[in-house]
Amino acid sequence: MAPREDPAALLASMQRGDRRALARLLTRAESDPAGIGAVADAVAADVAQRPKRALRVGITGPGGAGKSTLIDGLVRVLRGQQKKVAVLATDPTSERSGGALLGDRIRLAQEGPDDGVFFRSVATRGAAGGFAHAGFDQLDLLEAFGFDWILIEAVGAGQSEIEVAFAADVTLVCFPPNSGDAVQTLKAGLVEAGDIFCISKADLPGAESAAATLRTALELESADPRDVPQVVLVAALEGRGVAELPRLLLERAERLRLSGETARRRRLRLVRRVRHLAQREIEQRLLDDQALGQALAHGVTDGGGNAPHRLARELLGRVLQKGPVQENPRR
Ligand SMILES: Nc1nc2c(ncn2[C@@H]2O[C@H](COP(=O)(O)OP(=O)(O)OP(=O)(O)O)[C@@H](O)[C@H]2O)c(=O)[nH]1
Ligand SMILES: [Mg+2]
Repeated sequence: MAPREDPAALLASMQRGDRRALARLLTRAESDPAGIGAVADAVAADVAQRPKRALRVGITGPGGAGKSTLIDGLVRVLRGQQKKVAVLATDPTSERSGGALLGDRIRLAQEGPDDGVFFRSVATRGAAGGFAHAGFDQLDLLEAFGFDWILIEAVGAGQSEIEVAFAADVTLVCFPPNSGDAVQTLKAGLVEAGDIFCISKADLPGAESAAATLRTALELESADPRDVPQVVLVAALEGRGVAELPRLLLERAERLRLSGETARRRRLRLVRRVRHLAQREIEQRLLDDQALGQALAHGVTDGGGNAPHRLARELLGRVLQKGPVQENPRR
């Protein structure tokens, strides 16, 4: 196996505009998150103090809702406005097909190489098709590289929508007409996950009435009746309704920022991220703890085998006593 590149050296290359270094760091964020911890922290600090932030847009909805097609259209519109766009797709379809379906589509649509677009498909390992935690570091890396818009595709018709909403500044939730999912999802209390709602495949019959049903449900479910999320119709295959999306998303994001909601979400994002990383660390320490086997063997012989609760507390006490750990690039 080739020796692993030093994350700090990769970051320096990335900061000089090396896309290969960006790609490597994105991979490491998934495969070796603890190993790039120091670099990830430096990048997070860098982007957090920037006066002009990238817009992170979550695009979610049930499988096959038309998210990738919509993103494809959105990328074209944004490139037409000279914006630099990155797409981070947690896309089980592309996993199944063994490659990045949307990525291929976007690449095929380019006339020659386009440095203003970057596509990355990520494994949904442990995230049930939704947004994986490695994504937080990846989003910072993409922002640090200089993308203006970062589009995050995540499949979800349940809790996973919430996950992507934590990662994004503004989230678009898509439902195709006649899916029945829309109202179900709202009933599950997931209104907060969406900042704008979209009936996709609006060329199909029933789109208008689906939008009306969704609007009514949103009015009923919204916490603030003065701030009911907008419902838009998009027929991405025909390119209808896509050109207006950047403006709608920017306007919504600006309102969220002015109301303090963006800052609140960023704080929550940090809390979730730190908690998740700490959980990982504890899990790793529990797995590494050599003394567990001995303690258990000992416990069994002295009758403590009947006290799993006590043993678990002892084990936890021991691994927590170890104090902060050095970064371990092996993990
Ligand atoms: N009629 C119609 N079909 C569409 C439209 N957009 C997408 N589709 C079709 O719907 C299917 C799924 O589209 P995708 O864009 O891959 O949907 P997705 O939500 O990304 O799917 P997953 O990533 O697998 O969840 C494809 O066959 C598309 O051609 C549209 O605007 N109208
Ligand atoms: Mg897709």
